[in-house]
Amino acid sequence: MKQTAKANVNIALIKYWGKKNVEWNLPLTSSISLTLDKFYTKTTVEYKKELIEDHLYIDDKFIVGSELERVASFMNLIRTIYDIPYFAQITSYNHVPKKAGIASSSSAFAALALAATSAYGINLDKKELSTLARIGSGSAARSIYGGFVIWHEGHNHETSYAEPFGEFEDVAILVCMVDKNEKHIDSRTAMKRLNENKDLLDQWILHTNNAIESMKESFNESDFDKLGTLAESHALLMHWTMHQTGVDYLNKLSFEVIELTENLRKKGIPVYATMDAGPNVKIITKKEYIKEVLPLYEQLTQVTVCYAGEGAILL
Ligand code: 2P0
Repeated sequence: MKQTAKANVNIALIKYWGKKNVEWNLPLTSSISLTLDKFYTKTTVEYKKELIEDHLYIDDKFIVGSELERVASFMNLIRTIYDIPYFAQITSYNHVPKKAGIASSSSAFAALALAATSAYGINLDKKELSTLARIGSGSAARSIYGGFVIWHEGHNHETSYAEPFGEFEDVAILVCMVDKNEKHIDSRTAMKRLNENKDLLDQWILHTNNAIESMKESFNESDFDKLGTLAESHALLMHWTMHQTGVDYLNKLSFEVIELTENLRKKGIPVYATMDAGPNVKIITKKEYIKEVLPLYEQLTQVTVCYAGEGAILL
């Protein structure tokens, strides 16, 4: 009754921002991501007959409060669906550069979904795992798979899941650590604000649905510049949309990294920026350009070079 799973963090090229159903964690739109190879979570779940509640350790710290409640409510759901009578000891390690400010809920809930089911001998296929992980955290639905992934918005629990999206050779991501501090508002809280502004919400859905279709074309046409342009413009649209709801994650250094990216593009180098619910900037480029651009980004921030990583696995 014990299993360990590992899942990698993913970053979205077409973003998930906002929910149409909170109870089942259904997103407003589909989203497209790339699972990375350098940042991951390893989680061990052990069901123990003697426990009267779940015990959670993250990075060797005993966790109480809202973080435990979120994990325990996910475990309660798993216990209910799969008829598991025991509480668990959950031990999790986040392998990201210390306090990097890289969101780890995608890797955390993907690893937990896999470990918590397989520890009780339940073997789910990837689609079922993705559907389950989604309830823990939306972006976790995508971390079940490696490489490029699409999370279909769906219209109910069964139809909202992720699956592999396509191939793109030699794509690299430079993760630029702009700020190592905790973000001031978590994404779950921040994205709720979009539902309070109907016009903004409608525009966001319209543009994101179009971006999903264009991203499909960029893969069909193997057009890297189209992929990069779409990813960058959709990230900027998300941050503009957030700003309309009073949420600002980017800071001066984020904009300096974005400006460097624009300047490099003017010189013909294919680099594109994307930013999530925090100030860090991820540069999308191709392997062959890393040597040339890495020293320039390193003048501004600490940088981790990432490539496509694998999906969630048992260890
Ligand atoms: C994404 N983000 O697509 C977007 C871009 C942040 C900005 O997924 O409430 O932590 O747990 O479903 O997955 C962050 O949202 O939200 C996120 P919940 P999650 O990667």
